[in-house]
Amino acid sequence: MTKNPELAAWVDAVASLTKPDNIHWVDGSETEYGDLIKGMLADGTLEKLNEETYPNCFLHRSDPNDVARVEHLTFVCTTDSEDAGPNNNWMDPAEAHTKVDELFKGCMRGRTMYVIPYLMGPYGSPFSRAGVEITDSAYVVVNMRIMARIGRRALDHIEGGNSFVRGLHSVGELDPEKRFVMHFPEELMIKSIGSGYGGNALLGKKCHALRIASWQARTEGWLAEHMLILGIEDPTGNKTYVAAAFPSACGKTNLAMLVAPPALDGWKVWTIGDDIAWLHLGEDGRLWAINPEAGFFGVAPGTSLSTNANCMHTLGRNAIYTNVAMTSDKEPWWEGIDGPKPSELIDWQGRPHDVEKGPAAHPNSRFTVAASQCPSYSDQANVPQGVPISALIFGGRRSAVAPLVFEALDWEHGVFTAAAVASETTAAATGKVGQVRRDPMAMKPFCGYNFADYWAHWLSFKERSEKLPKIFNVNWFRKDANGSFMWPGFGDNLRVLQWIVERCQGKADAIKSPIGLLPDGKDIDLNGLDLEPETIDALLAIDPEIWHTEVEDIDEYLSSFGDRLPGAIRAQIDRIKREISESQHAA
Ligand code: OXD
Ligand code: MN
Repeated sequence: MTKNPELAAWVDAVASLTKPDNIHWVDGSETEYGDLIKGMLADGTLEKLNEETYPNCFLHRSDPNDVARVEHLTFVCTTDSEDAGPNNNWMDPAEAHTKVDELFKGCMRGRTMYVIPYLMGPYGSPFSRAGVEITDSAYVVVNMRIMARIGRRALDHIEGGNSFVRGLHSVGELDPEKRFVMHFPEELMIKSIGSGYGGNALLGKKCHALRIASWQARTEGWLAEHMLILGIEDPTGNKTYVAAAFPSACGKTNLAMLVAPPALDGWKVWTIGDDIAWLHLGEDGRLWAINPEAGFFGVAPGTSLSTNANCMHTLGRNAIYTNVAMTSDKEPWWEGIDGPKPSELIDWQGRPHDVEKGPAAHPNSRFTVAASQCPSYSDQANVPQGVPISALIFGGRRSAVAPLVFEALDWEHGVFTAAAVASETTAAATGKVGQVRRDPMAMKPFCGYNFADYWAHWLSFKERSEKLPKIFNVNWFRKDANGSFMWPGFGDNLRVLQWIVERCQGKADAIKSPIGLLPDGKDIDLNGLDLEPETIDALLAIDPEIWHTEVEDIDEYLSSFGDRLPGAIRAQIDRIKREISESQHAA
């Protein structure tokens, strides 16, 4: 029930299309949450985990066909196909509405329709945006309650006259043939059917806070990015805030909650967000970031006390686990968790675990948990204006080519560098894992408009401020000839962040190369780390032969955007090609 006539009319229209048995306006209360959980325990949607060791934790096993984002079924429906760009699947808006509305027809018969008002961003922030998700999934409601700020206060925001994004979701028949995630940025609308998986169904997250928000951000002069936000405190207590973009399942959650290795005494990382950043230029010319989300929807496998202790201390209570395995004590379990593998496990599909049938936990199994439970949660995470960003960091999963770290020469070069990011694909989306693909700004699956226009938008910030953050590129994933990772990663990534902070403070040196500014091996603090000097040198080496091929590949990809590709990006390609060829001749 609402005082907002537009919202009331839309809810009525959806109800006459989908024909639910009941309509429930979600208030976000404890009582409502308890009732929803009770219902899902009764109908088998959830299983209660060990109350003593995992209080208030639940396990959900999804349909085995519905375990990841579906990029091939995700569409951006703009009037002009060019606005969606070659980076998106496009469908004419009228055709898309007809196609999905046919599937929504009567789909909620026998079900309850939940209306979830939500806010992305802190209460009271001028940068927060509202949405309303209509869904027939109680699992979506309880996950949205963790991931966003839902209920009365969000509805007050809408009823106060603010615009809202409309998101219609139904699990439909969970049939991959009848599954679509449609975005209508010109109408601030999302329609998703046929999947209950987080990225396809929790519409505040990828659909709203990235695809629709990136479109709005372009027209309004800000940025909606696939970035974690963290604060790095040095031993003097000084805090430097950075935002970092990595493709899905490349360690954003681990970096956001990093625990300093013992040798880096006095350093500490504070967590603000692990997946999405909304960045606005402040009156002071700096870029300020808020995390629009309120929770973490993280990848479970590989998470342990040694890889991410803060995360382990976050997710042991009030968490929803999806597609993890379960021990005989009803504790969640996944590959890479601490301790020996139990002899008896129930796998993610509810079967006795058999290694022949694959891993016990699905590689994209997840936990949903409130950010406020994180021991490293920053006291700045909810401040309305956000935090000032000193560095933007981009990276991908590359077993070869990209060095451990480099700094862009300036903003234009930084935008080019970010546009040129490539990464090996992961289990976060359906499709082949381990294939190198270009993933500009880690936004390939999430940019709600033509990448060429997106890069032009990024470049336009140069005209608007002289205090923009420095831009860096990192790669934690280089492998040696034996296929082993050369860099220890996890907590030791702080050693690279230290160099980045010192560059921002004007304290560290760098060496110029055609691809950017690199540290000398001795400028990275390796104290307490068992790493040969040759290894750090190899991690920082730029091989002109390999980079010659890499830049050709980048050129081919970026040129596929045709005339819309900004001239400043073309100029960067030409400069780097020329300088690499000069360095080849000099060698
Ligand atoms: C995510 C993703 O869930 O990027 O954050 O897939
Ligand atoms: Mn993500």
